[in-house]
Amino acid sequence: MIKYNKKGLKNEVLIDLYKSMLKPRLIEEKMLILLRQGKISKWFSGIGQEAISVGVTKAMQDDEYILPMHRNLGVFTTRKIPLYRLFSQWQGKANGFTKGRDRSFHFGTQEFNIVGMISHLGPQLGVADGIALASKLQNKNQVTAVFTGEGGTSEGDFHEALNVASVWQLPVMFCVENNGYGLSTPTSEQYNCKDIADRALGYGMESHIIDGNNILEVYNTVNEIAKSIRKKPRPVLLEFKTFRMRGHEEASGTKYVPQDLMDAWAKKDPLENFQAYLKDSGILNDVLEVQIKEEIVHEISENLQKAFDEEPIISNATEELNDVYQEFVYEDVSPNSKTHELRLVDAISEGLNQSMKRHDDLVIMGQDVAEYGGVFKITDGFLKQFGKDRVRNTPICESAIVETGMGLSIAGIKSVVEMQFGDFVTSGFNPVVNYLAKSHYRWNQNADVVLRMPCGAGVAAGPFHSQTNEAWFTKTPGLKVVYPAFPFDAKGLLATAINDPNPVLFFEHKALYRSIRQEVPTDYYTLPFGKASILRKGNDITIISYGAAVHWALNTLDKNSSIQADLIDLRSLQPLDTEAIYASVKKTGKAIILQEDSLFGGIASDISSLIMENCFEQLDAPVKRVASMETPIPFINQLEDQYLSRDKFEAELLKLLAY
Ligand SMILES: Cc1ncc(C[n+]2csc(CCOP(=O)(O)OP(=O)(O)O)c2C)c(N)n1
Repeated sequence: MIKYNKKGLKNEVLIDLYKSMLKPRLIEEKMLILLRQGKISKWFSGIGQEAISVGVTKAMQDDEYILPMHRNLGVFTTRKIPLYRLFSQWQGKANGFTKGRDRSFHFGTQEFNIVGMISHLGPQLGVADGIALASKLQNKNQVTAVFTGEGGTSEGDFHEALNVASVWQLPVMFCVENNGYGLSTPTSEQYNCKDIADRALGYGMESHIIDGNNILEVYNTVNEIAKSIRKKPRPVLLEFKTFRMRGHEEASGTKYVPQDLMDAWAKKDPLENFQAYLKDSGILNDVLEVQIKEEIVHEISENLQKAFDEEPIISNATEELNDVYQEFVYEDVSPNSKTHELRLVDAISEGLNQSMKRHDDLVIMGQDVAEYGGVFKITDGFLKQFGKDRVRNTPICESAIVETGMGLSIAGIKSVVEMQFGDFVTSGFNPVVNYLAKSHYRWNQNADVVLRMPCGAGVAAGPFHSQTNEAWFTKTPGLKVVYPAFPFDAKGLLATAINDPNPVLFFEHKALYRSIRQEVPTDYYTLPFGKASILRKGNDITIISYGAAVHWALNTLDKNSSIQADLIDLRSLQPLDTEAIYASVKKTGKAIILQEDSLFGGIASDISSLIMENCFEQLDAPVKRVASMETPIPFINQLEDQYLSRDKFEAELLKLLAY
């Protein structure tokens, strides 16, 4: 039996807490019936865990963000989302939150300050860091609450998010609902310590263990903690002990759960116990109970009818495509006439610096970017100029930092994340391709994050410091990919990348950083995405390239002055300037694409297909792709030289010309 201590709470508050727990319970009971009738697709039950969702949400202010999971219906109902909208969401209808694009609780809503999960569980922990960082930077004195199950705590995201939150003293309540099982995996096979709360010590963080089935303990404790965090921002780890009373999802059952465990926890049902307590204390009687239930049941059936009556979504390909990216109206800022000679590395630094002045809340995050100025010195001196709030050294935790960027964006703050080397984006791959890329399409939330990606070979740095991995991202709808080859382009395109509210991967070739110089306008200017630059003009052949390979093509043309070629530097790969490509190929009748990446699945393959599909009748020869070897990138020069497409290009060009 649960023991309650009302600690001076008024009876109205107790009744309100009771109603708030009863509502998700009754909704769920209805959903289980609908599920059996085949009227909804899948259901993750939170029955038995309502006290946590309700208690935490009640302890928060309405303008504070909550990031719930799949068993937190009580968060959504306590925030008073009209029920028909939830029902429509689960039926994939337009009154839901994702236009039928994502299911169940996989959505967020700025209107209710809720940011729902993505299936991968862990990433939202870092997103909470970003929202909390924004609160701190904007002196809002707000607390952010993020949920995870105990299973989710095994993911790297959990470790990274807690570590960052602690290092940066971010006002986050990390709420772990320890409900005994992660799918069929018991806690004994999930982690090897007594309490998850103990982990806080390792992060230098305060923690509390709370009886997650006791609504008053949840509400009172979280209320106190939230108040104290608002006064003194810091992260706190809360472990709620509870139990999952139904299957992971309804279809999977609970056969693997010992019956005595089930029976013991059934006695601790948060709703039944609280109801009995309220009755024993004379706060609730049978008449009031029936009245409350009837009201909720009525609300449910009315809203359910509304959702059932709503027409199904009619698919519209244009709308689908239009919603992948947030609309961006490019603002052209022309370059001034005064120039100075800059290396690529300086142009990027200057562009970034001017954007920091133009957007006075833009935040830079990355390893060693502050005092040290970044390993390539792009942010050298920024710390002094813009301060530690905006130029942030991060722990080594690519996932959490990408997620933090997402959280900042949710709170309206732009960020630039420096990958120390583009290769290391793999450690933050999940949030890039699943969170940043898909948010706008899923629930209309843009990810205003630029990822700077120092990349490329030719510097004898081996397999993990030389990759050019743009193709991983050009194939992911929702991301933009920019890849300049010259200082002038890099500066203007970086400014645009930062202005663009969508996630942009900005590739910077390391071998060009200090080897390529150009006269660059001194002031801030922008350049549009999706506009290639035609570096050479000729009628014999079209050469298409980007990044360092552009310079290899230029060198080849310098060496062979008789070749009359159009040389197209793509500058941005997503969006791609297909118009420039087609116009040139239709004129020359021959196309060769040179890329630094290895061949298979690289962007050259898609460009080749596009040319075949759109210019076939004007082609005088098969389209040729020239790319690096199908091996990892080796270290020593003679192997790297052999690996790269650079030295193979001339022969292939001549062969195609002779075709
Ligand atoms: C990265 C990833 N791995 C595996 C899964 C499949 N999966 C979904 S929920 C779940 C169990 C989660 O357990 P826990 O975090 O304890 O939350 P609970 O479901 O118990 O509330 C698993 C294995 C997933 N969604 N994402």
